[in-house]
Amino acid sequence: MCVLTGAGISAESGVPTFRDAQTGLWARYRPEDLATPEAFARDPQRVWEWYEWRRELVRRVEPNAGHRALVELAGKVPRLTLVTQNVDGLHQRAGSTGVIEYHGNILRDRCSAEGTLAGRSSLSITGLPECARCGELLRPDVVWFGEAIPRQALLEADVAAADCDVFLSVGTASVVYPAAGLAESALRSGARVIEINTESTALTPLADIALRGPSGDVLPQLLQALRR
Ligand code: BJW
Repeated sequence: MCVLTGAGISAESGVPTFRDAQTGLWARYRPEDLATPEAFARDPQRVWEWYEWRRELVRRVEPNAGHRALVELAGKVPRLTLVTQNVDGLHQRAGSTGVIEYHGNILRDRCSAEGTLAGRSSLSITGLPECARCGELLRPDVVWFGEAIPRQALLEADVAAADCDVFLSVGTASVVYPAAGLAESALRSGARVIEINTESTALTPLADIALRGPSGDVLPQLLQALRR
């Protein structure tokens, strides 16, 4: 089994999604102002303020029933690979292991020049964190638009999607590539695709089964059905 999760699975923990028209992050902020390397080069202060606000939020929230159900599901199927587009670390905090972080992790810093993970050791005179080794600015260890997915994550997720019998897509709008292409790859390999989402998405017409509802309700119900 290959499971791909998106922002919707963390919504019930209180983490805003991106594309909800009312409450989504992109309803209030333009992606090109905050989630691109160009935005960071133009105005690192503004980008850091946004990420610091989100980091605080992520530290305060807790995993929900949907995250916990996926931990249990992993114990019930012969092999489960969990790929998440989320950067909040909530799957790991719920107890999932071997999670593939496709878009990075908001709680880590990396050097904007060297690309290496870095501890925060000093602040520049502007108050922005600097790399202890080379003095360039640190940035959050996330994948912005136009940037490559971390190589290992890309390869492992490709293999898991192409090899699985069942592909479960949870709480993602399925519009951001290459993540959205994983379900397509699973379909091409003959897997059954199941979607769990509160709304219809770009994947819905292709999915074998679409389960409508919050993942914090639907995933535990799915487990309940497996117990019968
Ligand atoms: C619930 C719920 C509940 C609510 N229960 N459900 C092919 C075609 C077109 C464009 C491209 C393409 N290939 C590449 C591109 C360009 C681009 C892209 O995809 N653009 C599209 C938007 C058009 N992709 C990229 O740029 C990627 N990089 C790349 O392709 O690099 C190429 C390259 C190769 C080699 C060298 C160099 C370059 C990178 C994409 C990075 C995405 N980054 C972000 C930000 C991460 C950091 C951060 O958090 O700040 O990732 S954008 C944002 O979108 C974030 C998310 O992970 C991602 C996906 O969002 P998600 O999870 O789907 O959230 P929402 O809000 O959209 O949806 C939530 C869903 O939940 C909804 O459906 C709700 O209904 C549902 N829901 N409550 C269940 N309780």
